[in-house]
Amino acid sequence: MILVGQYDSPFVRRVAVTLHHYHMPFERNALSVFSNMKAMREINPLVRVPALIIENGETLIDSGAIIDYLDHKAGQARSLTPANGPERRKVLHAVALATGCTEKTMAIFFERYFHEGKSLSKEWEKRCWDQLHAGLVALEKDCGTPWFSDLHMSQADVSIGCLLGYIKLRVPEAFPADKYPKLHRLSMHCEMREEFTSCRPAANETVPARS
Ligand SMILES: N[C@@H](CCC(=O)N[C@@H](CS)C(=O)NCC(=O)O)C(=O)O
Repeated sequence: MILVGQYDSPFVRRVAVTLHHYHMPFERNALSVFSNMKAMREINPLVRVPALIIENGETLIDSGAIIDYLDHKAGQARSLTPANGPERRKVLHAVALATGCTEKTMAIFFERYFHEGKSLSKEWEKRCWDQLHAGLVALEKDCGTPWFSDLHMSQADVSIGCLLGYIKLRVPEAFPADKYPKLHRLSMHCEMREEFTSCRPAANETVPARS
């Protein structure tokens, strides 16, 4: 399998962490959605990552759809997403909050990246900021220890771990550790694991500097 995308993308990273967790071998094509637009468009018309090219040559897009494929491939006993019942609802709820917070963090980062100085929309930034914080408060409230669902690592931990890694990378002031102690502990717990350390973004995996 070939995973397309850079590890500074939290959506690419959540797929990579999942692949590592399942011990599924893969290669990586670290294309940038900015510097490699032409090659990216051939893989995904939306010019978005992640994409996963699977053994039969098919290209899967969207981290949620890719993870769904990997969960099925891993089988129910190993799946990071519980098969049914309240456990599944709890994990899917947390994943929706985490991916939503990721989108809001990304919106803040790109608003600042593309609209510097006076052209930055303070109104849009504040809206995203408030939504991000409301999402983090909701996750903090339900967070267990050592994992989100206490004893069992799940896709909630993967998605929250990648979200918090991304906030620290791009908008660090949005995550004061003392405001979110349980999430802070979960982030540290995740980032010590081999699944996470093996897909930390390299120094060259970043957005190009704006001229
Ligand atoms: N819902 C998508 C979101 C993917 C996404 O937003 N990817 C970003 C990188 S982190 C991207 O490719 N952005 C480029 C763009 O949309 O122009 C998923 O879960 O895969």
